[in-house]
This record gives sequence, structure tokens and C-alpha cells, in this order.
Amino acid sequence: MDVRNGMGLRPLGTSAAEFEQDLLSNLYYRRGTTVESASTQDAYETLALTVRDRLAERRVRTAAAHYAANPRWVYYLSAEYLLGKQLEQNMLYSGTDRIARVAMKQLGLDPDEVEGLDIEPGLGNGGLGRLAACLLDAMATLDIPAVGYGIRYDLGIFKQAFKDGAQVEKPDDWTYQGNPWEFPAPDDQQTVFFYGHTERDENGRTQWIPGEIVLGEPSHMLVPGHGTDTVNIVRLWRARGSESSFDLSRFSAGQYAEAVDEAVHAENISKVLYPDDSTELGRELRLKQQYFLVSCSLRDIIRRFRLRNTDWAEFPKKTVIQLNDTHPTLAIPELMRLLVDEEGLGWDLAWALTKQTFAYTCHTLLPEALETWPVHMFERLLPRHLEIVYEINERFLAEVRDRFPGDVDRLRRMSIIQEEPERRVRMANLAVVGTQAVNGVAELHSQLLAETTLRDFADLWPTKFHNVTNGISPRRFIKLANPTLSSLITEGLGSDAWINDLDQLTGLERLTGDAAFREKWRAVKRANKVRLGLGDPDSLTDVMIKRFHEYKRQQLNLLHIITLYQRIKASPGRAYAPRTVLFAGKAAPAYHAAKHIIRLINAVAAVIDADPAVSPYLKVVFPPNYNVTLGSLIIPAADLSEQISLAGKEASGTGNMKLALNGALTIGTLDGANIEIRDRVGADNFFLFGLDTPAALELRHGGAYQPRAFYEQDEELRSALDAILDGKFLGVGREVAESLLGRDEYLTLADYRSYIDCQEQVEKAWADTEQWTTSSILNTARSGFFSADRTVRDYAAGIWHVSPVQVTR
Ligand code: B1H
Repeated sequence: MDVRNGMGLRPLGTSAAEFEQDLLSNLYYRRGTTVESASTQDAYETLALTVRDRLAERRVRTAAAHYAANPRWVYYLSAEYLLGKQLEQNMLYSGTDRIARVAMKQLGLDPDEVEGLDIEPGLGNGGLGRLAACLLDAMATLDIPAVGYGIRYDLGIFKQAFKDGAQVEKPDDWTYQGNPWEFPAPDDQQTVFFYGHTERDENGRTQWIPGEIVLGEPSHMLVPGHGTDTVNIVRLWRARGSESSFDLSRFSAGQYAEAVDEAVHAENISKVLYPDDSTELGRELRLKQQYFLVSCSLRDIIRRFRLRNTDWAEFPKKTVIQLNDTHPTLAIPELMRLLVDEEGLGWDLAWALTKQTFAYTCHTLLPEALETWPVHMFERLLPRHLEIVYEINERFLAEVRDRFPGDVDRLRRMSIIQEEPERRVRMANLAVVGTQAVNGVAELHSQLLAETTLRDFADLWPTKFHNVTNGISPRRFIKLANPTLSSLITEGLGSDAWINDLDQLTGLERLTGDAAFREKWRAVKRANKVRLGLGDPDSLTDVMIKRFHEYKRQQLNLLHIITLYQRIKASPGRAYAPRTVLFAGKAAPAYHAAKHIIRLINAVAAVIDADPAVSPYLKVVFPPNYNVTLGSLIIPAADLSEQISLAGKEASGTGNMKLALNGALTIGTLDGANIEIRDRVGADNFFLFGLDTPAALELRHGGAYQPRAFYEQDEELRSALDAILDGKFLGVGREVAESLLGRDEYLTLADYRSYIDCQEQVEKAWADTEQWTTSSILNTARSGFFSADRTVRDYAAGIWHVSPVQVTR
């Protein structure tokens, strides 16, 4: 039922004329201005609000339907969300994309200029944060009642610029002009404790007497589903000083800055996103952020549970909380604290409820990315939680002792507390012990987790371990990012139903024999390169877009570029197929090795550009500030997708899926989801090279790996590294070459020759335009599996045990 009928509200119109009326009305009443005097910012905010209004109605109906159903909810806890721009998406999902543009033109507004003011909320680092956004999109699309919880950082991931080729970071004050997508919900504010000590009362109950109190102020953004009326939300918390944190006596005494000290201190908790992807860093403020997210979100989840339920035994039946990596793992001891200390439940019941409620997704295998916290820091900040963690650990270790009597080594490895060289809390161990399901994010990753990183736990609880291969939103990463290809696919398949049922893309296979379709396919790819505007649209566009990390091996790609450069220099007369190599991505500000690679890429790009013997054939481009928006422009233009991490290091990757879906061919190792991509698109349509995981482990841990031996035996490799060492690239990048010749942690030199040979295969394949076109179409046709809709269905069936709730009119 339309709630508005009962309220006497007028439904919003679906025509351009009605949209235009609503624009004028919003401009007048919400911005206090008129078309004649409106700034572009006024026009943008008004457009956003007018689109938002059309989703608000669906949101109200969704909330009503969910309340009536009292279903099992999915609560997704994540320290990061990379939502991408909201305007274009919300126009598509609300069905207003066409009428909004007509209405704007009617009012004399330039739609492109107005839409250009939409800002991407960069509340995440990379794949993990974008995965969270894709899963929310798919949950809404599949009508699964869900709420995402996160932190509303004042400053998102830094803006990257280059100065003399080196990365410089600038703050991302993304809400400087306000954020029209956000609904503040001050009534749902929460109180969060930190520090202090614990006391036992006369009944033996524990009380936590905090040393600091901070307020959590929620607001939410809409998460509409595509092709359905479901609109879920993502609720983000912002830290505020409590009332008592303003020191009036200091203010009265003229100490204005000191008067707000405490409030500023509190607000620092949600000030900035930590920009360290896949690395562990042990700062107290980060632990505070994590607890802040967990404490606010759990209280909100419980508040929502109590709207329709009274019995704690029902809690896990109505609630599943998915932990996006270990960052929100404090939710486990926090729920225990709430149940035992505040609700008075016995330990055993509280523990059973807690374990049934949580599930944990692990996103890494890198040992340095497994979070641990020094016990002394943990204890100071969260004294009661440490007691609870100790109790959980004691009971858990008793279980292990029972199962494996006398196996002291196993106890030491599995303990939630690490003893040597320093006492630390191991968050991954806590996350495995306190949940009903643990999953990796690609087949290989899940298998390696169970065989290596979490092996002892898999021995103890084999059925707890699952695989859920990651996926991507087809709405954002093909429909919105690649409108021309989407139209062509719709034309080819005769319907656009594939957008919500991506397996239908297999229907494109029969069109590989259709000359006209193939011609259009190529024309679309070319037009997307023109739209991107970086390099010759007829060149092979070779794309590596991802965070900078040594394990991802941008340095290997760079060695290939230098090799090509030197080959062209050595034999200038030959016909080389023009290639544009595109890099985009950020390095963590303190990750010097990664920043050296960035600087060297820019130097090599400049040297090649300045060399007329080489620049007609080879161009290196590196647009700064890679984010969801830039990715959406690059991905549709790519011919070749570089997925060249050392086997066994990339948990899954999701850029690999986005590129394949948009018709790029992959050059890659047997790592993460590359394996599943190759299995599906076919070995003939994928360029495979390099060591596999067992070979890499053997070489690395056999202890006999000598990068210098590869350098000495391979003339082209030696010459590439020597060029760097000799300062041929503006004197930049010696650190990169030295690191490769020193330890070469990620076996770059061992994979060099195989990679170079494989790139020659790429060149040959590229020369055969017809064959390449077939492979490109087949990559798209066979990528349906990588829809986040499939991922969410896997979670729903295997881990969450939830069903859809239909939102009816
Ligand atoms: C991934 C992270 C990550 N794995 C710590 N781990 C962070 C770890 O700020 N931190 O402390 C931030 C991020 N991110 C990525 O997750 C994997 O490397 C990708 O392979 C994977 O596709 C992605 C989504 O599962």
C-alpha cells in the first residue's frame, strides 16, 4: 500500500513536466532560490533532492514491509565503503534518468555541468571497501532486508596528485559543500565508552566505569535495489563530544581552545579513514574507530530487534552480522558484554547466541595484514573487553586441549593471545572462534586459508569454513560505466533482463559469428577509448588499475615496458603494434617502496614521451587519483587487464572481474579469482603466465631463491634493471631495482621471462583483430558468474540463511 494515500500526500509524478515542477519547488523551498539566481551548486543539490524524493517513497514502503515481516536481517559491518557517485545511480534506479535531463534542459540548466558536481564518498581504500558497496547493491536488488553499518569519516581516502612524478596526498573533504544524499537520524544517537576500569557489584555482575564518553551520531544513505522497490540503507556513524566535553569554566576563563579540547579529541575518532590497504598498523586511534563502529552498530541492531521481539533466544533467528574482515571483530566481545553485564544472561547462553549471530569474511593471506593489538593498549582502552577475551580464550583452549591432548604447540598457535615476542590480541583467531561461519573470497583463497593461515581452526571445525567468491555490481560496472556496450548487449539479446540476471550474457556467444555485431563491438571499445582521452584509441590499451603494493607487482609491468622500450631503441626500423600502458592507483602514504614504484613509472613515462623513436609505439599514462569514478571511465576502454600478482598473494581481486565483464582479455597469474575467470572464459581467451602457488611457496621458502641469478642469466632483464640503476630514467627508481636484486620478496625476477614471453603472445593475438574480437565478446559473455547477485545468493543460502521480503505497492 502507498503510505502516502493514508497521509493525504500527493504521489510524485513520472513525467518530465512533473519532474520539472518538483525541481522548481525544491529549488524554491529547500534552497531558497529561483532558476534565475540559482548557482550550479543550487541546481545540483536540487536535482539530487528531487531524485532522492522519488526513492524516499520506496524507502518508506520498504521499512513498512520489513517491519511487518519481522524477518531475519543481514547486518553488514564494515570499516570501509566505496559507494561511488550517487546521482547517476539513483537516477537509473528511480527511473528518472531521462525525465531529469529533459526537465533540466527545459529550465535552461546544463545536465552534464550539474551532474558534474556530484562527489564520490571515498570511505574506503580499495577492493574491500568496494566489495562492501557491491554487496549492499546486490542485497537490495535481491530484496534481502539488510543494513550496512560504517563510519562517516570527515575525510575519505586522500586525493592523490603528482609532484615531479612523486605521489603527494591531499585531504578529501568530501562533505565540504554538504551531502544531499544523507539523512541525519539524531534520535538514534548512541553513547560509547572508552578507557576506565571494571568493578563487580554485590551480585557478582561486572560494571565498566568508563574514562571517556563519546557520542555516535548516525546518518544514513539510501541503498536502492535495481528493478525492485526495495530501498535498504547504509548507516554511518560520526563521533561527537558529549555535552560534558565542553568545558564551560575554561571557556569563561577565556581559554577558548582548551574549552573544546575534549570535544575535538572525541571527534577525531571519525576524522579520517586510515589509508593503509592490506597492511596492519597498530595505532590506538584505529582501535578506537573500530570499537566506536561496533558499539554504535550493536546498540542500533539491538534497538531494532526490540521493535518486534522480546526474547533473547530469538536474537540469532532474527539477526546475522557479517564481519567484513577483522576490523569489526570487537563486536564479538561487545555482544558478550551487553548480554552478560547489561542483560544479565549466563555466559553459556550468551556465548551460544553470540556465536550463532556472527559470520566472518577473511580478505587476505598476507601475514602482515592480520590484525593484532598489543594487550596493554587493548586493556587500557577496553578493560572489560580484555577480560571477556581472556574468558573466551580460556574456554576455547580447554576445548582444543580436549581434542588434541598434549599438543602444546597447537595451543600456542591457536590461542587468541599471542605471547611472543610481545603479548597481543589476535583478531583473526577471535573472529574464527566467535562466529558460526568463516569464508574466503575466491576458491584458491578459501582453500589456502584452510590449508595454511587458519589450518588449525579448519582441523578443529572443518564445516565452519566456506568459500564465497567475490562479485561486482553489474549495474555500476557495466550498465552505468559502459552505457554504449550495455545498449549493444541489450540490442543483441533483445532485452535488458541480463542486468539483473547476468548469466544471460551467455546469449552473446552466438553473436560472435555476426559480422555486424562484431563491428559494433569494436566501435564501442574504440569510442570508450576516445571518451577516456588518454592515448591513441587504435592502440592496444593495457590497463593496470589497483592499489600499489609490491605483491601486486606493478614493478613487473614496468620491467616489461622498459624491455619494450629497449627493443624499440635497438631495432627502430621494425613495425611495432602501438600500445598504451595505463596505470592508476594510490600507495599508502607511508609505504615508501610502493611510492618509489609510482615515481619510477612516471619517470619512464616521461622518458618515453620525450623519445620520438619510441613514442609512436609506446605510451605510458598514469592519471592521478584513481577512484570508483575514474575506474568507471577506464574499465570500458581496456583491451588488456593486468592481474599479475604473485600466485597465492591476491585473495581475490574484483577489478579483474570488472575488466573481463567489459570485454578486456586478462594477462594474469594463477592467483585469486583469476583462476575462476580463466576457467569460465576459457584458456584460449586468457593469457596465463608465471609460477603457481606451490611453485612460488617452494621457491620462496626453499630458501634457495636468488634474484641475482635471474638477473645474470637473462640479458634483457639485466639490461632493464641496469638502465634503472644507471639512472637512465631521470635518475629515479634505484630503490626499486635494488629491492628486486636484494630480496625480491614477491619473486618478480623469477616470473619476468614468463611474463615477457606471454606479452609477446598478447601482441600476436592483438594483430589478429578478428580473433581478438571473438575473445573479447567471449570474456563478456562468460563473466555472468561474477555478478555480486550470485555472491549474495551464495551468502544467503550457505551462511546467512535469509530469504527475500517483497516490497509491494
Ligand atoms: C583486501 C584488505 C584490507 N584484503 C586492511 N585486505 C585494510 C586490509 O585499512 N586496512 O587496515 C584495508 C584493506 N583488502 C582486498 O579485499 C584483497 O586484497 C582483494 O584481493 C579482494 O578482492 C578484496 C575484496 O575481498
